[in-house]
Amino acid sequence: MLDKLKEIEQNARKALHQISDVDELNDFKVKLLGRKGEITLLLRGLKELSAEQRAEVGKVANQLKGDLENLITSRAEEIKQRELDLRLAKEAIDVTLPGQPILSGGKHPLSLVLEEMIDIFTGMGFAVAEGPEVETDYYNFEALNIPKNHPARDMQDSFYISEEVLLRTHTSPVQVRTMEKLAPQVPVKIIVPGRVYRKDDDATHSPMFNQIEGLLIDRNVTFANLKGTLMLFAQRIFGEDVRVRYRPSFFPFTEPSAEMDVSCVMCKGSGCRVCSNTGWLEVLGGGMVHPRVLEHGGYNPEEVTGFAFGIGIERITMLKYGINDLRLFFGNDKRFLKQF
Ligand code: 2U9
Repeated sequence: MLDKLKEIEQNARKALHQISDVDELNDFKVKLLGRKGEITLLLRGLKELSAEQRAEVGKVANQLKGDLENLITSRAEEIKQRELDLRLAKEAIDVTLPGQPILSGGKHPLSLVLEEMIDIFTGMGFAVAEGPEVETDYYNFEALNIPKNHPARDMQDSFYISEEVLLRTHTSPVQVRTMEKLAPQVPVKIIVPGRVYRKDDDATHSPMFNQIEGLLIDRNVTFANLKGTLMLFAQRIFGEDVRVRYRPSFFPFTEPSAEMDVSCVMCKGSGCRVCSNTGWLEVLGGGMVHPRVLEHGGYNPEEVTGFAFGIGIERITMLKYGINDLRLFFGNDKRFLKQF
């Protein structure tokens, strides 16, 4: 029996070296040390031995069982370590490879120009005011001296939520709301950027577009102040050498009213396709706030005067960057957007 145990030990040691995976090792352990394992079966023969022999063989057998268990455990660890090494070798990271660039977005051209315009006007002391895009008929039209059935409503046909509620057609309602809040305090010196809506849709008109409007109310504000403010704006946004001219115009909310042209940004005034050979480009409108509008805002037109102006952000952006179709702003075409 002792010889048999020795033989089992030798075979087991040899076999262990051949085993290279954990499942195989478990099977091997069961076959050797399990309830029906080789050693267990052999030890059933103990009862046929003398007490003395039984003690000796028992001792050797127990020693062998312990040894084999230790061997199997350390073999299992070796196998696991080898599997880990192999996996790490396969998944090795090459730290010398170039990294993947992180894609970063850019600002929309309208945002760039809007920010530039806000910088120019806040630099002159204007504060930024904002308000709702869904407005009442009163703030959008009535308070601005555009009563029901006034022909100016035709040019600003809008999107109606109900008979008295609509998407604002200009940012002017925000100026009225601000006047109501501040009156009779002066000065009121604000610009109002924001989205506006009109029933228009072609290469130069979009049903949604962006405006920046300005309002200055104080004692002794004159048309000369308006001209100076707008000329400075034109020079800052288009360059120091730009020339400006004013033409008489009409808006229900300003009196007198004017439109400002700048010398053509493409041909510098010599005449080209962009300016239809006139050398001039229309860029904005403005005027002295109509006395009735001042009254609606809570101011006394005998005590204060004001100027106001309106600028289309898309138009300025198109001229500044030579963009010929307004719809490019809203198409989300990355080939267009990446250029800014
Ligand atoms: C108040 C009083 C007066 C705002 C003004 C214009 C002239 C003007 C256009 C420019 C291009 C609209 O975006 S556009 O199509 N705007 O020409 N806007 S005066 O006058 C106001 C506003 C508010 C209380």
